Amino acid sequence: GHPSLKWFVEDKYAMFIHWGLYSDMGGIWNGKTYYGIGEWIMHMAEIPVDDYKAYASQFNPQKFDAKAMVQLAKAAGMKTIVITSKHHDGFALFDSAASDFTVTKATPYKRDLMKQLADACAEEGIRFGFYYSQNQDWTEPYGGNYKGERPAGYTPEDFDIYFNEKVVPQVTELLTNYGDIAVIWFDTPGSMPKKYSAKLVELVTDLQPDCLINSRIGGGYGDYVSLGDMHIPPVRPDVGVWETVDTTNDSWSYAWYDQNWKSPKLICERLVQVVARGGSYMLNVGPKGDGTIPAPVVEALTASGEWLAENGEA
Ligand code: JFZ
Repeated sequence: GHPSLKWFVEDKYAMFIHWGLYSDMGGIWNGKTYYGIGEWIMHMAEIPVDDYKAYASQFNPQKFDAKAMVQLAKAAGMKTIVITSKHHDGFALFDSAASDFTVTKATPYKRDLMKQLADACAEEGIRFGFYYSQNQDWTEPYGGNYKGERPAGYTPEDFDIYFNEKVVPQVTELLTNYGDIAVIWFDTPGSMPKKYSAKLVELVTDLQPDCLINSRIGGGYGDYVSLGDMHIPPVRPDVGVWETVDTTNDSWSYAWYDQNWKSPKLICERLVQVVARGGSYMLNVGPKGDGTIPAPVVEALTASGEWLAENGEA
């Protein structure tokens, strides 16, 4: 059977978090700024795989405060947090037996960031979910869009190796070690064969039958539709249960040059537009490399949350 979408359609408002090594780079590589979306800096700056991986030795988010992050989501009126457990760069913000490129093994920080956030969400009564890049993995020799030179004899079927040795074990870890997971948010399936999407549905259903899956799992699967990024449909779309994903500025992850912060008024307007047309709104914040959330985001979410508390309940 399919999981219930009841909470999803009732809650309507979630926090999305893009955070990783790229947040610490903040849009700069080797002294040069690469404009675009921060989490794509490895691609934009053509950073060699080994150099990108070595950057983990500098990642030390000492100011990360899981409780403060969850409390900000609550103050904003959000009911769920979905965070990048692994983005396209392949770096895991959680402990994993399937990879050494993780916060616990490759950084001086060493602690499992996802565990801290999962625990804080459980304490504060906020639902918790993971973004997981299932197809693209730029630092895995057999991953989608690997940025290095493929091993000798490589064929596209070798995606199987990456999938079985990294994706399956990591998704298993995420759905086993962090309590109840409300949603797993897959992204950019690209040309990934449908059998892999099917396998992931089976795995998620097996491990946490109530966990929702978004449509970017690929293959026509998914419990609800994630519209194109930042897209607010002008009229109610006929696509079943859906969401708009949006961000508080222009980039998803923190980038120093992106100061185009949405005002509290604009946040409320966009939330209301989405909800009035029958959707759910997932609004992203990009913490800095040290773990802090940029002050303009804290201010905007606090102020929009105050408006929502007075005007938002049906
Ligand atoms: C993807 C990622 O590549 C990006 O870094 C970010 O995580 C974002 C939320 O998702 O980018 C996309 C994916 C799908 C569309 C646009 C950007 N789309 O369907 O319009």
